[in-house]
Amino acid sequence: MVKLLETDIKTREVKEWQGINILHFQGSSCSQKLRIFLSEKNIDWKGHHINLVNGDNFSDWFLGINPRGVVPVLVDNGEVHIESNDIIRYLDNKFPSKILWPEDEANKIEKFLEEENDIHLDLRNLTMKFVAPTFLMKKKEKDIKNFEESSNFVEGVEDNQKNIQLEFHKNFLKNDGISSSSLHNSINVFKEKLSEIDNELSKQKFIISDELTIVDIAWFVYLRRLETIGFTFKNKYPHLSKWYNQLKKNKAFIKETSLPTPLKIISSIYKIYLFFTAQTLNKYLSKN
Ligand SMILES: N[C@@H](CCC(=O)N[C@@H](CS)C(=O)NCC(=O)O)C(=O)O
Repeated sequence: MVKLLETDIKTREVKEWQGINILHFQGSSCSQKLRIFLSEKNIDWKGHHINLVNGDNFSDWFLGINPRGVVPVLVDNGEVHIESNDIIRYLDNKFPSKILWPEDEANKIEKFLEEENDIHLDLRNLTMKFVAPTFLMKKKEKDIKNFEESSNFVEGVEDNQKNIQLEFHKNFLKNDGISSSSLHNSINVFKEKLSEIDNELSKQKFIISDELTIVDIAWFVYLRRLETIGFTFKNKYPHLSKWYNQLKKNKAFIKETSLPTPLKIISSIYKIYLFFTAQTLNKYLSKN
């Protein structure tokens, strides 16, 4: 559970915010997971939009709420919680109407969500390469510098997570995008994980059991992103594909995982460019 201490919070105005406030971005996978969860649980919340493409997450105002510079963030009656999976577990306990993180499956759920969190940067690699042109995905140098120089305290101690984020964006600038070897690695990580999940889904209706849990929501979000960028899983992972198509019937699942309209338009045009320059995901998939 990552809850900020009073001394970590530099943007003091959030201390006055009442109710459930979520700082999020429409196209962020972690925000999408949280929003589907909130919709499934019927929880009322107030949204604060943080545009990651414009670099809002590296503004002093946002870094004063989350020194890690990432969304989503929960502000619950002035208390600041970060890390999407921790936020979800906290809210699942607070609003026990429809439990999505059941105690009797807690160990299995934790294992799956830890893995999901670990491969988040792999999803980001694929997103940054295949959703939009590199120049649009690059952060401004001045924003990165601001992030680098900002306070680095989470729960009262110096935090290592910020360096992981910093390194990612610095490398992205330095390499002018995602390197080919990183792309291959990330694709392989997903191939392996999807086989494992396909196997789980051959035994039961959902990933953890016969009931929907937060793990299904988390993986639906990843699958939807993979599908958007052209990852084909229909024939290779039949159980996964069936489960995915079933979940797609839920309107909230589709609504919350749609890219913001400007990004959707850019992405469609960019796909044509990738096709004519032989850089589509399918090309990488066939090489792997
Ligand atoms: N482990 C964190 C990861 C959060 C994260 O990396 N969020 C992404 C969006 S999905 C972000 O804010 N990225 C900032 C950026 O790319 O500049 C969590 O689960 O909350």
